[in-house]
Amino acid sequence: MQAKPFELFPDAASSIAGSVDGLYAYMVLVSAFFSLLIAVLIIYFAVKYRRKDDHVPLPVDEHSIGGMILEIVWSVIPLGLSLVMFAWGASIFFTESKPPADAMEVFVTGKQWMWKIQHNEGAREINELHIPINRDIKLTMTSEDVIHDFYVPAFRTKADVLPGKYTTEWFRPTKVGEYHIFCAEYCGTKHSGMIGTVYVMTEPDYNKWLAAGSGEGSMAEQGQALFNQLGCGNCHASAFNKNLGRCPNLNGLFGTTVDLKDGTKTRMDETYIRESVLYPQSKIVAGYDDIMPTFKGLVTEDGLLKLVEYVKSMGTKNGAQMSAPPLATETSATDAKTGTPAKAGAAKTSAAPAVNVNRPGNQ
Ligand code: HEC
Ligand SMILES: [Cu+2]
Repeated sequence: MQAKPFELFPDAASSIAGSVDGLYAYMVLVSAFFSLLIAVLIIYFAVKYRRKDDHVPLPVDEHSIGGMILEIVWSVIPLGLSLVMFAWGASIFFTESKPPADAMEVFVTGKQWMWKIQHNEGAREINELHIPINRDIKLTMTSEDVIHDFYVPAFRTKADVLPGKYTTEWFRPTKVGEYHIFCAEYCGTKHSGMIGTVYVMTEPDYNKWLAAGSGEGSMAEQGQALFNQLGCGNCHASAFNKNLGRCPNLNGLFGTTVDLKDGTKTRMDETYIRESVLYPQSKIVAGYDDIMPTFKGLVTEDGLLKLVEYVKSMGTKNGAQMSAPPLATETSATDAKTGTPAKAGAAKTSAAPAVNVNRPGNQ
């Protein structure tokens, strides 16, 4: 990126940038106004009420009504002004922390000292993020080592990137251009070099870029390959009848609430899937035994994200059969209805291993 002339503010290039700047301006104005007012009054009063000759001032009347009104006024007005900051800030915070449901998904892995980025469709990049303009973009982020923080000043968003957990960040870019990515959490000697560039492109340009990407298949397809390669499919088959098996059917589970053996419940989300693969003993599903082995050390963070995407692609609360145990035929029907490539991919595998895995469970 070429050097720009000095600017006080970075570009405002996302849908949220305007409101963040507005709140910031309000806070600066309120602070500046009161700092000035108080400084001027201090000087003015110091001069006006300075000690003159041997004149002793009258004692202050502590019960004067005028004084009381003055105190209430100068407490209530600043209280109101700061509550506006609170309410305004909270509303922006809630908007920023809840990605829209239909956002485009991108996966980010932080690592000392780079950003690895993977698109749902399969394209991968390092320290670069290509995205289309005017689309909601949701980042699902994790770290391979220490805490990082994904910060794009022009979008006015940042979020910590934590090892062992998924965090999210979203934005809607509104201006074509190139913008800085910074790591905003000190993460070691080369922290300051953990930078990158976001390329906001027009939709046609983005599609061209995407088409030129890797031919490795979508995240879900790669996750499916990994699922089979790691032998997950020997126990969990997508079209497996839940009532007969020793392993839970993962189909249509994403987004639901899972009952655990210890009587508690947990939400089936990205973090829970990750935890199930790395620490299967920590949360045992009600009605099942603790037989799932750990895959810690066998699968990378990138691989975990792919597995998560594959499990997600097996259908969601709204998209798949839930109450009845899905049979092979029902599953394919559900997948055909939604018709996305990822789900079609899930349906492809469901038929074959189901037959194999069903047998030991039945006998
Ligand atoms: C030896 C059989 C076996 C293998 C192999 C296996 N699992 Fe499991 N899995 C289980 C069992 C049994 C449970 C339920 C008990 C528990 O929670 O540990 C389970 C639970 C899960 C859950 C939680 C499901 C729910 O209903 O809440 C997920 C997600 C999961 N496994 C994913 C995977 C993935 C991904 C792989 C491959 C990397 C895998 N499993 C490999 C047997 C297995
Ligand atoms: Cu970092």
